[in-house]
Amino acid sequence: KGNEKLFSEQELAIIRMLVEEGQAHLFAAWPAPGEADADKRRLLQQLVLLDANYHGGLAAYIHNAKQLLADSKEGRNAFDGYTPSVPEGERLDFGSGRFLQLEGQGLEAAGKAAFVLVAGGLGERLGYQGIKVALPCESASGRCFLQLYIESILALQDASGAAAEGRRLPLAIMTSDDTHGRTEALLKKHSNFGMEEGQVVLIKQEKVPCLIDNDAHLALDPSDAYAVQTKPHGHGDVHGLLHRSGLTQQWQQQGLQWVCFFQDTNALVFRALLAALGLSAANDYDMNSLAVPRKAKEAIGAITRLTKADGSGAMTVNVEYNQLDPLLRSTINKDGDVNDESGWSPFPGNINQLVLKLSSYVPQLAATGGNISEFVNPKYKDATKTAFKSSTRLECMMQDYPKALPVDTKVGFTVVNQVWATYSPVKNSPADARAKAAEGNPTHSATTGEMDIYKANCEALMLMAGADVGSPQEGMYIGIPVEEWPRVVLSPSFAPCLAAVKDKVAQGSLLLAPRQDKVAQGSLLLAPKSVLLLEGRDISVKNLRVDGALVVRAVPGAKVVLDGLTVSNQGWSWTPIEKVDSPTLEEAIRGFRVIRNETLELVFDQPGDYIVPQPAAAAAAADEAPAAEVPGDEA
Ligand code: UGB
Repeated sequence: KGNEKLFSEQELAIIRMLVEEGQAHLFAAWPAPGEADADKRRLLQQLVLLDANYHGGLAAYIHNAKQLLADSKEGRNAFDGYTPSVPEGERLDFGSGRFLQLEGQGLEAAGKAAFVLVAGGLGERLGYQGIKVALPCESASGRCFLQLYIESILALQDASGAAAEGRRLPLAIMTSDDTHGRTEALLKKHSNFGMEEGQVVLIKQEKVPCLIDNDAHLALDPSDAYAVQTKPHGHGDVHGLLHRSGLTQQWQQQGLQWVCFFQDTNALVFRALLAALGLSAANDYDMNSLAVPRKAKEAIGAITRLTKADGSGAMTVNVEYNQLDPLLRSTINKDGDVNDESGWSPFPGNINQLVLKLSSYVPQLAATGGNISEFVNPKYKDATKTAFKSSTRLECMMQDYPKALPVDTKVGFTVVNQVWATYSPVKNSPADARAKAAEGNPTHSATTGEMDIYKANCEALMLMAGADVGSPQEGMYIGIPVEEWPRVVLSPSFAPCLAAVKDKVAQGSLLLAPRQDKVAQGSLLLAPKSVLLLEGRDISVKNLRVDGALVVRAVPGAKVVLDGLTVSNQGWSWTPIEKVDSPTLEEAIRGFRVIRNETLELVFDQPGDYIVPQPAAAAAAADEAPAAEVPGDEA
């Protein structure tokens, strides 16, 4: 009362609406007009913004919250009435004939695909303050996740033939207030990592108000009586944002057919995504989840077909692991979530890597506004479920998109049986990772995220080119167990798909000798592994032996053939963090620093034809020292 003259009609309308919705507490402690007027206006402006950002406004948010909080209190299950079964899909072996066939189809489809990276989350669980996409995905090249993703898309643009037809493959990145500025700055600093202006677009998600009780009273910020406390609404916002930004319609008008979604820290996604895209194209899937094999009771969601007995509903959707067991027990299996005779859960594990078909996605977004079914996860003080330990909020998840789809929509999955080829995200802090390792679970740490890249590349070289990479060794960094393979980095331009490795590396032509462990006179552990970095589209390998470190960088058009090159040097060491001075945070969370003792680095910065070593030089070197390093003159 008495404040009316201070505010605009819009601000007064929001006060009236909120008071009607039982939110008078937001304004109850306001002092008389003339006091704290700027602060009052600040709160109202925030409320206007929150109202505009939620579909249906704050009134709808409060109604939805009341309903979901009541369901949660009553313990109502969203899947009541549904019978689960294993959905349609295909399981593939990495590098098998079928995998390569689908990959080929996927490469063609990739030429008409758009890509969406959800990167609104901060690395709180990881114990990292920066944005996760700026973290190096591995230390050998130092390439950050965002660079890897963009280079992968550009490599597909090239290899699919889209570039030749004048098509650029777009990338949309969903950011949040927590990540937006830093993502923008990272792209600017690196000139979009090679993407053209406008090819990469940021869409920012907004937070939603927190709730203090089952009546959905909005929470004031504990440290600011003139601000509503807010928290992220979840990655499900991506669908509404794509719709409202007009991007999806634009992509369709440009003749694109597919949209591929991926998470911020899974460096392996582009190793398996093409096979999923190929299966989507072959089976005409409206939605396809690239998934991993799942062990029963593993803390990973399960992709499940759910059908109502009366035929009134059916969907293929992710069921979180804590909901799966009770659902199975109450329906088809009294033992709940158990492995089948294969030793695995029959339900694929969700990793939120999705392929959607644009021609059905666009009308679906138009029909629903891109709104995704929400949930609430209050932490109650006690069993009466009447009070919360801390404020909560509504959330939504991108994988819940199929919940609103018509019954006849084709939703499938693509499992790659080898998890190491598909999924090794960087999500957990070293302490959490150690706890997970102790329970025998994947650690999803920065340490394994890096080591699994080397492993996947070594496996690719073995499978596609019969390379000899020695046997992996057991390793341990900051208490996190790892498999140590030679440190192989194949740039996206060198290996946009697995088949490219077959084309560029001759059968049996490559030997990567793991060096013997040796301890130098000081405290450092030296070079237990060989290092091979191939950075460039037109590099090929005919005959190569590496015992140490070799880096080859070649610009497009520099056709480099490594034919008869033998490298022997001290290489690099992944030195345990306990033995290095002043580690950076990036080094501390992975548990090592890379020390580059000795490297043969060959740089080809001009187009041309190069054979390394040059035949004459190789012959001369062979006369003098059998294991000499002999790069071509141009290098
Ligand atoms: N993200 C956003 O962009 N905005 C948000 O508001 C929240 C997240 P998390 P989560 O990989 O094993 C998911 O936090 O939510 C981005 C699936 O739901 O890393 O715990 C964020 O930046 C789960 O079913 O994962 O779990 C990141 O890129 C399972 O697949 C992405 O969303 C699980 O991932 C995921 O965010 C998993």
